[in-house]
Amino acid sequence: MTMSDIDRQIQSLLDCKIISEAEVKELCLKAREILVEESNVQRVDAPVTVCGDIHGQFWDLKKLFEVGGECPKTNYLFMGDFVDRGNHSVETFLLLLALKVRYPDRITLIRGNHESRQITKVYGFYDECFQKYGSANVWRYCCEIFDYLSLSAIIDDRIFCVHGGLSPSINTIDQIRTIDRMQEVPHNGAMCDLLWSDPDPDIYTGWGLSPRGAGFLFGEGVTKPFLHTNGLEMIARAHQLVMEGYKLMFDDTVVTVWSAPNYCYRCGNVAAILEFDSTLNRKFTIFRESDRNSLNTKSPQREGPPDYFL
Ligand SMILES: [Mn+2]
Repeated sequence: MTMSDIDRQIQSLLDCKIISEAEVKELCLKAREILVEESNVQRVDAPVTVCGDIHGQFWDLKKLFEVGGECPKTNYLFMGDFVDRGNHSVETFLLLLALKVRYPDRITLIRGNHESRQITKVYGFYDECFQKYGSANVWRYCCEIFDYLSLSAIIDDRIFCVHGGLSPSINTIDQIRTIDRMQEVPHNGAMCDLLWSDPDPDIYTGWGLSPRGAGFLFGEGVTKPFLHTNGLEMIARAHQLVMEGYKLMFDDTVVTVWSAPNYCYRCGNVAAILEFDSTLNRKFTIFRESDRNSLNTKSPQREGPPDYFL
């Protein structure tokens, strides 16, 4: 597979057209070679634009690139939940993966709780692969790649980025580095918590039980010591719908970024991306859903609760 093959695949995917099963297989092989070299805590340099959940909302991802700038002109960090719920998980994930293969230093992809075999079987990605390719092969190739995605990133040694949040099993960044991440997301433990936990303003210290059935709720009283211990300034995470697109908590030590506008084509929220410039100044950009979504009349979004571990 040459660069011009990849460029052609990117062009096709940018038009929301799928690539062949054989091309997916090869793309995944190439992506695996890149991802296997990445750390559980991937180092990222500013300037970088940080994005939250996408959930298969392909036309909104294109809108995101319109407002944030195209990759590789803009550096991107996507904090997981690329698939499920929306109508175009296949095109969304393959586009991001193809960009990763083409511009490995310009785009960072970290794993969300939906990048999992068990969850994608319930929330749409499995069915969509079957519908678009007539077999589960593409789903299987993608799930193998999910196992290679990094668990977190740190921007300029100061901003810790993760899909969900903190874990009672993790005090130091070095502990994250020792996790064997090349596996399906476990039902509990450090790796699970990083992808499933949520900040909760009603808890100060200690850990709360998560209503999601996986991960924990954590408050300011565990966030600030974690940041201090690790010489960090802030946690950037995704995972929770925010009607205003982003939300700062705990004296600006935690930010939630949500990048799926009008989530599930019905929630009425705006989306956000968070740009860190070269000196880590923050700039949020809000955007609304793409006009193209209204053309999606068939195959409505998946009904059901927000993210529950089953
Ligand atoms: Mn999530």
